[in-house]
Amino acid sequence: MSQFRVLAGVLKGGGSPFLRWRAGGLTWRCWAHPKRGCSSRTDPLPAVVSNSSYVEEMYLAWLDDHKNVHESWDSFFRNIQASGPSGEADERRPSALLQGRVLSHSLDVAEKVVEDHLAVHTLIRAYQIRGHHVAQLDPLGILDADLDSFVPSDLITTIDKLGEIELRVGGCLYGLDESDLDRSFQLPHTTFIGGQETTLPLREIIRRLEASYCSHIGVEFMFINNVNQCQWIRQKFETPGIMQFTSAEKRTLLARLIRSTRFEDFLARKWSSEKRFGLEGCEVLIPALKTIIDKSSAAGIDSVIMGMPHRGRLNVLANVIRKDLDQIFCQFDPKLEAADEGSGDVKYHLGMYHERINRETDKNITLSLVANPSHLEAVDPVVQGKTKAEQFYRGDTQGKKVMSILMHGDAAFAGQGVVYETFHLSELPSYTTNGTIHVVVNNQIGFTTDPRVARSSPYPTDVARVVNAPIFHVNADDPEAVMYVCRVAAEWRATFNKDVVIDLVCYRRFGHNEMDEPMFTQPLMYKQIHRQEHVLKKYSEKLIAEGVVTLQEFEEEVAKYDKICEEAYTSSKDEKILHIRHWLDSPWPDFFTAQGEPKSMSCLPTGLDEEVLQHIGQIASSVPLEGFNIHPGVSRILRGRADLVKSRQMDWALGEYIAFGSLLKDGIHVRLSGQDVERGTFSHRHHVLHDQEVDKRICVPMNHLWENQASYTVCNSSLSEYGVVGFELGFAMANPNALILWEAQFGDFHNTAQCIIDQFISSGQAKWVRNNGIVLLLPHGMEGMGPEHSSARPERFLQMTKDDPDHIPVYFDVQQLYECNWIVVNCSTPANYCHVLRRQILLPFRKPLIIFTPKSLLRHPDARSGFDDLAKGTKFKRLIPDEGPASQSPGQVKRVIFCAGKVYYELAKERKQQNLDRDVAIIRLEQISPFPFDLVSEEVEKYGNAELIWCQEEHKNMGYYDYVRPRFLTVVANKKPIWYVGRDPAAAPATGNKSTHLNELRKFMDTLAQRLAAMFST
Ligand SMILES: Cc1ncc(C[n+]2csc(CCOP(=O)(O)OP(=O)(O)O)c2C)c(N)n1
Ligand SMILES: [Mg+2]
Repeated sequence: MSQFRVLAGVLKGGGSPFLRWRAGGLTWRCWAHPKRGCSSRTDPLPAVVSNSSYVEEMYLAWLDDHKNVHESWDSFFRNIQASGPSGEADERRPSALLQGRVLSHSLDVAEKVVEDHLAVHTLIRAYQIRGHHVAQLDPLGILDADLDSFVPSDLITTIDKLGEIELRVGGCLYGLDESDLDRSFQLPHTTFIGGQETTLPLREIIRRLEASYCSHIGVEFMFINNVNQCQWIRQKFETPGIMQFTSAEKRTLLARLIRSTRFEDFLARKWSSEKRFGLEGCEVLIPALKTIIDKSSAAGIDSVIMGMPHRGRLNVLANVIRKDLDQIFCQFDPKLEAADEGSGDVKYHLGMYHERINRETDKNITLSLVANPSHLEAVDPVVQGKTKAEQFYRGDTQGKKVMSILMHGDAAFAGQGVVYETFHLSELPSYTTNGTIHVVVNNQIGFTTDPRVARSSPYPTDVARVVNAPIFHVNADDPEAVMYVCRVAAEWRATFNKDVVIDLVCYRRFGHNEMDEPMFTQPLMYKQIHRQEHVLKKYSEKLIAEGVVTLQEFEEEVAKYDKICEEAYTSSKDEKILHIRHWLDSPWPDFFTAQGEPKSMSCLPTGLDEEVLQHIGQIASSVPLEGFNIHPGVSRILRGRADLVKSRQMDWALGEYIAFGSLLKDGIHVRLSGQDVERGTFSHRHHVLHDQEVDKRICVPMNHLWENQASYTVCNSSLSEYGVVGFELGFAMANPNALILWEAQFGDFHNTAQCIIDQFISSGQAKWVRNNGIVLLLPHGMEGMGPEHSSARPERFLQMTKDDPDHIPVYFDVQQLYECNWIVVNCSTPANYCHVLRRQILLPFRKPLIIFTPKSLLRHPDARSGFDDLAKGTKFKRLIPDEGPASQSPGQVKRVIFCAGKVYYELAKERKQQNLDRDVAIIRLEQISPFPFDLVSEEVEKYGNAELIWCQEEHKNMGYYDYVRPRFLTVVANKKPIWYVGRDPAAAPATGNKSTHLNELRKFMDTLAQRLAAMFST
């Protein structure tokens, strides 16, 4: 940035054109009140001027001899006399003369003093608000970090870009002029530039403001609407001499810079053609992170959870987390074989978990880096969820022990919407992690795209302003400035438990990766980069010049680290096998065996004792708090539940209640999150009761079930899917002994979280060998609600399951679940829903569970289960066979209809109406994936004479058909067809027209009826 500040130049003693121009005879336009014109520039009169007897004394003395008084009084009286009335001697007496004259004069003076002070205060505030716009942030000196070379008009700066001198505020600065530079001004309480001084000369005020706000740090914070927080920041950046480092601190900083720089150099030397997304140009990231961690450790943090993109990741693993170097280097060996199941991932996506001693504080610290996909910023909410969970399970409600750090690239931070979604979770009670430190590697480029066409906001960090997070922009070529902002950021987080952003304005020395030619697209920038001296060189020279280190010490430190790298390289060659397990970001040591295997291959029974069922049923239908006034509608719902319990029956809501309540009894934390989940979109759940008389008084009966139960968290989320699903996935990573559920408002809304579903949920274990038991509840069903509220898109989930359609496995039940990537179910009864939720936790491993949940079935009188269906010895039914008359004489059955979900009830009704109960069997597939080949085979065999039909309410190209068809054919060894009955293929999942919906439904049932009738004519 090529700018100079005129007055600052004056202050520093250099005569500026601005001054020369002024000295050239042009009058100051002084104070800018147009009507009043300029004030007199005479010396101010002392305050005693209003004391007329005193003035009279002075006047008489002056009359005696002009030399009797101070020259200012002399000139004052001369003026008065010259302008006073001529006439009677009395009229010319000082008291008479002074009465009107002095009063008005002193008012003018006072007003001027006030105005000048206000001007200075305004100037100080202008620097605090806008100083960052002119800070020297770009190490290359070619691009303004805010993408704008404009200089705010209320800063006393000017631009010489075009060689012109442009004065601000109409050519005059707040009415102050050069002669005011040495006048002292009272400093307001909103600045700390004075240190111990309460007044400073204007010259010094400006100098200090420039130093605080316009050098290598740009502090953006005045949008924060909390005075204490603003004061705190002002104090951190304005207090004179506050940015001090001891020699030891400088040496540590240099040593860290050496490691960071030489690590990249080493990789570049050994694997010149390998992608590593080097950190060159932002080597300072490593000491920056280490400073944040040191300071946070000193403040009591003992667990730091990090998320980061590709750039510099290996360096962070090596030099921040301290992953063994040979483990990193061996990843570059193409011959290395993977020892673990799964497909693995590239080296710059893997995670890490490491416990170590923090050398600066001598305290234990656990550092984990969460594995992530290539999809930039997708890991942000996941890190937040994992952090929240660790805080929750440790009772760290204030985030004093566990914290998160998120790193970002400038283009991704500005461009990806999930960043915003994640910020919006930061202050919500059930989602806050009590402050995240964000570090942006702002190399002013995104792959080949210039920021000037990549974002509309001045800075890439502007998104953080929505949560009042302060933003510290810093020139990354000034390592001490970087260290300082990191220190302040850590203190900020420890003090206010709020997010903060560090914007490391840097450059990218090479291409996007090591294979890339940046000159194709950024010729001028890269010409400058080629000329740019390395930060390590600049900083080492500075410290050598300061006498902090000697050249020899510096060279020894470099040689020492190079040797460490060489030795690790040698030993990395001994590694023959790659253990992805060693790169696990969230180990569950007690859950698995020492080898990371499940402790058994069986599942504990999911049935329950009658008294447990009764007790949960009773709490679910009551209000456990005294004097709590609930809404009459809710009262009715609870009475309905009580009636169900009396008759040992359950509806959907009660089945869910029993699942959660029974797990809580066994110490399993249950967390249900999503939009409006507390009540339930369909008003069936009511897990949070609201007192109708007292604001904010609530009752969560589920937390009043048992004396030593685990806690139940049910939380309405922000209106986000991507962010919240990511968050819950992260939450589920922390602890296997928790049931973490996310519910979509309607099932199709999950697609705005598709990235989390595709990149983490369906493939996470294959890539990163980590289990995750998250449950997605996706309301689904064709009920005439239009194209957007009908389908949870089962076809998508099924298409991503990895079970082989052409191969019947040897083992089922638990083993089959162990081998799948996720479980997809559509339960048709409340009891089966309850069983599958309980099974999720009683399994010896964790798999994501996708449940298509009903809407109309929530209240369907037939969609009920008896308590017997949950009794001891019962379990989840992967398939529900026909239990009616057809099953009594299976040989007579001509058609077997297989289906899933709510359509069962429509089919059963139709069968009854047509009086076909003996001829048609209806079989429900409850666990669709992994496919219950064994149970389907049994049914197909049982009804050996029957034709097989797959019936679904979804359109033919949607739903389950494409998934089940090849599997059915495998079951029958391709010897029989499986007929399709359902809607025709379509583009939209459902019609938006109610009558079309009803017509479609009728047509669909008629087709079925025809097919059923057809069997009698054949
Ligand atoms: C969601 C997503 N879209 C596109 C990409 C492809 N991509 C990889 S890196 C990159 C540029 C990232 O720029 P920036 O965030 O500034 O990070 P830098 O590489 O400059 O450190 C792009 C577009 C991606 N990885 N993720
Ligand atoms: Mg970038």
